Amino acid sequence: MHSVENFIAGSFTPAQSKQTINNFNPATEQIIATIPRSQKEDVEHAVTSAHSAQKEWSKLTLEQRADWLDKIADALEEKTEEIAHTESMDTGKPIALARRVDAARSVSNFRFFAAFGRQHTQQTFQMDDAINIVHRTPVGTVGLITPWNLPLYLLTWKVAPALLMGNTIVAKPSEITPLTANMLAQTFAELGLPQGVFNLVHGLGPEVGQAILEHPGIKAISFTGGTDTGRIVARTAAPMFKKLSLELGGKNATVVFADADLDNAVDGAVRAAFTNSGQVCLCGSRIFIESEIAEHFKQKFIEKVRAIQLGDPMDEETEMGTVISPEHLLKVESYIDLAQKEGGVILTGGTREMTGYYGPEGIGAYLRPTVVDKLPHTSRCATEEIFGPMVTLHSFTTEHEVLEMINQSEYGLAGSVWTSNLERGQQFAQQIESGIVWVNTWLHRDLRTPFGGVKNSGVGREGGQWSLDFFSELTNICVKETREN
Ligand code: TXE
Repeated sequence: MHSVENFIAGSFTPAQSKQTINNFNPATEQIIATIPRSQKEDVEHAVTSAHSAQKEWSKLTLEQRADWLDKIADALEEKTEEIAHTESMDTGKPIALARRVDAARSVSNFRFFAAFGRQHTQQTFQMDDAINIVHRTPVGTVGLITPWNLPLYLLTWKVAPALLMGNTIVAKPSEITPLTANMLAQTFAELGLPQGVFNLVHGLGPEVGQAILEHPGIKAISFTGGTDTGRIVARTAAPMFKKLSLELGGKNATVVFADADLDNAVDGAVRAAFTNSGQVCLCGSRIFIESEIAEHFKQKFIEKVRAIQLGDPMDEETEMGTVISPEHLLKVESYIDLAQKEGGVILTGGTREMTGYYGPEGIGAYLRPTVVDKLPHTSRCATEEIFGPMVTLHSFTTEHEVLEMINQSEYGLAGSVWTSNLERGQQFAQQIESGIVWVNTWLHRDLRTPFGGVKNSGVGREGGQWSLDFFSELTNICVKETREN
């Protein structure tokens, strides 16, 4: 069993209270680690250590810090199998998914920002008689708070640009999935990253997470998590004028037009619905089908969903593992019950997968992928974020009608549109109130592009230049040219 500790000033250390929290494997329901139940005093220690490292770290050039990012990428790449195994154990996701998505993208996050940083040029604005130079400096010590669905993927998505721009870090992973963040800290220790540049504190959100939000020495908060928690983050940090990046929940639409390549649309809709057991904020949990192909689509869709290989997360053949915890399983099941009360018809799934993989039947938070039909788009199941393997189907007859239905959502993160008419697809996508829309694909990612949402899906964007802007402060220096030159 892992006894995970905080990583502060380059050393691993327990919480000052010595209190710990148990960490479980959702497939076996066994305790696999304990983590520190850190409090305010641990955050104080982390911030002090970050501040003492700030000067030297920000004195490095962008190129020198980009070199660090490449070294980290190489080291993480060496650990791909260990990361995949650990992430799968901690989240219940299939090991093949953890390898292909979580581990691989954690490496690319560092590699991408190293290269992106090197090609970054200083902005200038020439006037007739003066030149303006936009000078970038680090924000300082930044707070990174991340969720349990893509633990290392989302943590490294913030750590890489934060380090590149010369900041020091106090990071807090979800208390439900601490293990790969711990591996990241171990990697930094092995590489000899200067002490205090990266600090990791574990514990409960309302305790150590809240302490990070409140600490005056932390100048920016980059948060990824639920909308309700996002409100707490904003309420706490905004009055302190901290820079805020909020990547929150989603209730994304998959829109299938009659002229779509049907097999391609079905494959895409299944991937968007059930990847990572539907626990990706970009998942397409509301599927809108043009009525003339609705019955044909549903038939093919259900067939594909029923064929999803549910299984032991450690089995290479498994396509869908557990949800994150027994508690989350109960939450998703409450929506299945609600769907039936709201008049929905369950076309497939709706029950637990009694696997017996690990001991007696019923062990493990396994839930079959669930498809609900005949619910109005205004029903709670079709408007609230479920964040599990459950989608609702809706049909439409006109573009205007389906746009109305999609945009009624209080969320606005992502969506996908399936049509053979690319011009129409792009025109339609522009009218969806969200931050990201894919046409005839899903989760196809160019890390230079802006990532984030509107409405209850958050504030701000991550990715490429948007990350560099968030993790730096700008000073415009205007130099009047003297007469002779
Ligand atoms: O979120 P939580 P979870 C969303 C997804 C879902 C949720 C699931 O939509 O709703 O995240 O992740 C810490 N002060 N996204 O349950 O509970 C908590 O300890 C400070 C969207 O983890 O919000 C954890 O580390 N911190 C996203 C982190 O906040 C607090 C992609 C997130 O926890 C806190 C992934 C507090 N008071 C998931 N309370 C996207 N849009 O990209 C909790 N935390």
